[in-house]
Amino acid sequence: MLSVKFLFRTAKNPGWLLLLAFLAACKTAYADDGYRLWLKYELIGNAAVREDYIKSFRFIATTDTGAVAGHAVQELRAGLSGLTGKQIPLVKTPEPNAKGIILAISPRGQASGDGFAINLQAGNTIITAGSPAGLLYGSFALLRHLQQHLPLEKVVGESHPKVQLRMLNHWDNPEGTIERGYAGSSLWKWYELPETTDPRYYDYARANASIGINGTVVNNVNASARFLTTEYLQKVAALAGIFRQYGIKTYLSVHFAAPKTLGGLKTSDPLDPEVRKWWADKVKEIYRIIPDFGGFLVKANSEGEPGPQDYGRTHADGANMLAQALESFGGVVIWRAFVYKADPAADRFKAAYEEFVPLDGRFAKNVIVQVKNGPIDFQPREPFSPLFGNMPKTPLGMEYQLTQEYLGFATHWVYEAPVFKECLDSDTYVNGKGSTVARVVDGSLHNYPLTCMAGVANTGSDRNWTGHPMAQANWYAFGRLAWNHTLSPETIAEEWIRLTLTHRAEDVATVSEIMQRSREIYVGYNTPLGLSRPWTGSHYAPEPWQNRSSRPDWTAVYYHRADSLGLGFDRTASGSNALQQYSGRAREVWQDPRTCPLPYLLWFHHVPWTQKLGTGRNLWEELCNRFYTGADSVLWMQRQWTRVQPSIDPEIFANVKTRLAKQYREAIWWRDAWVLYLQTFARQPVPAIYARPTRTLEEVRKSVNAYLIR
Ligand code: GCW
Repeated sequence: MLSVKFLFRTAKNPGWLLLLAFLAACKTAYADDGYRLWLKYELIGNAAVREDYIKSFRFIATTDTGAVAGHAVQELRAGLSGLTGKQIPLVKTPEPNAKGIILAISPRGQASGDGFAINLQAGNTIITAGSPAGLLYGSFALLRHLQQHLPLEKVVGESHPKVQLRMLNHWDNPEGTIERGYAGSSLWKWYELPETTDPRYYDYARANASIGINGTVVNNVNASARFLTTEYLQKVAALAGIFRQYGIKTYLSVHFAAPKTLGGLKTSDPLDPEVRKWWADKVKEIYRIIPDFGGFLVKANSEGEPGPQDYGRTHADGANMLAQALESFGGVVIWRAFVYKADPAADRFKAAYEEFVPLDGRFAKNVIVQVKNGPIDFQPREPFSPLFGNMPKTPLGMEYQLTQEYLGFATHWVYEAPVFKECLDSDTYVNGKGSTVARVVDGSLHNYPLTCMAGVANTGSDRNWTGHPMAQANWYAFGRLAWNHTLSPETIAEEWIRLTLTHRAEDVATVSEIMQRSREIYVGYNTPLGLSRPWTGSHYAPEPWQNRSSRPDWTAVYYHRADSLGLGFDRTASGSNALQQYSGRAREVWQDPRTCPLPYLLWFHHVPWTQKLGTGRNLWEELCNRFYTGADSVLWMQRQWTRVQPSIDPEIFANVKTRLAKQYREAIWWRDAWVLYLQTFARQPVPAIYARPTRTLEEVRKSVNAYLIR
């Protein structure tokens, strides 16, 4: 705090006053805590662009006066006044002699209610849509364009979402913690709700609407039955009341055994009439409290959660019971396919396919089966799940993980759009070439009547929402891809950088390059050549040696299968034959170690240590190459980040810089752990061009054990 005495002294000294004024100005222009995400609306520096926008936007008029369109207007006014420095009035009728923005509902030409068109007519910018939500999306699209300082003429066009349900899944618990959350605690303050609503709920909804997200599941799939109590439904209703104003529907994860735990029934058997009645009554109650409730997300018979199999019933029996209860209200059931049994002889990779493919065609019309992008569990790189393409009669939704459970929490900088895109672009070959996962998910391959893409949220109570400032880009990219999966990771990154970090072309390119390479760099030091590590105590520290657990597929050795001969999981016919679950070229290419692309090699093959690979190196040398290059590349990230310092807000710059320093230290940790551990099997020296780790395997293990102490 400045003392009165100091101010008094400065008053006598105009030089000091000027400096103070300058510092105050810097403070407003800079010191960015990240709260505003990609919706900063900062004054445009280029006077010509600013003037052009000022001339084009003298008023806003709307034919729709509901809450959602109202938020579109509010956003446009706030955005334009920030960008141009001019306030824009909302008028009842367009002014004849001035140019402005007109929002109009017009069902014609709009394929779905969420689509919109932006046209320029007689100097006016006209946003038309089939629904208020479409007007909101169109307004955000216009603002996105203007925030990038682009010429107004270029904004003209139509846009329709490729996927209907574009959702965040929050793994948030009633006591405020978040499962696999790395950005603070839950955004939802259950103990204050429903009376008190944090203004942040509005900003959350705005941010989602700005990227086209139209659904949110507010609680963890490892669900507490408490969310179905009347008390909690009232709290959820308070959130839904806010989200609704931004075109977002609210959903709940449900505990399958709720009829027993909450309803006091003797069973939760989905075919039991009393159980069915319990759910039907519960659903009626929910719709009384939340009239536009979206539906249920269910994790059943997975990792200890209850489900229909507890009563000898199938996933379809369970899903259909809930579907029937929801049907007349227009609600949907999103049933997760993340299942695997504690069978020591089984390959976990095959589990979801084995359980779900036989059920194809047996799910009710309002059921979507939600499938993780890969067959195991959000690993840094996985082949696409073989369920995609193999359930033509059942709408399959995509589940991505935005929160970085296996991607270095909120410390490592990993831009995930390439992870999402890699899966979407994969060809399943089920109906011949071009049967991409994207076409399965958007419904075009099998004419699914319902389509869904979900991201496990990376948001939390941290001021900047996502912990790592650069992880905001993953939330952003998810929304943009759910709307339009043909966008490239580069386009999305550059857009996000301009909206969030800097407009300086050179620096946009530099940051974008870091982002494009970040995932591959992470894979390099973490799980190269198709290694995976789903079960280790922390999901963070390296533990390739971990071999003890209550079940085999909860050890690290189960996945990498290192032995004196080689490394990797044989999933060909001589091994688990999981490859049988894939079709056409996808299978052919993967099943031959000579054609299998190196990033997937150890997913499908047990490769001898001395095997020569396409790179000219043998397996051991190639692994070393990737571990070392991956870790060293974090130094490259640091150098690139330093280059952009002048155009980045100092607070954000410093925040990322410190995280990169830790990322480097941990990349070395990972590299050393893998190299020293695998060397005990490979029995080859670390190639001379790399410096041998400076610690022993025992020392690395000790440091990991210390990390794991509870
Ligand atoms: O990856 C695992 C996580 C669990 C999670 C589970 C799932 C919500 O470690 O924390 O539980 O996946 O997706 O159900």
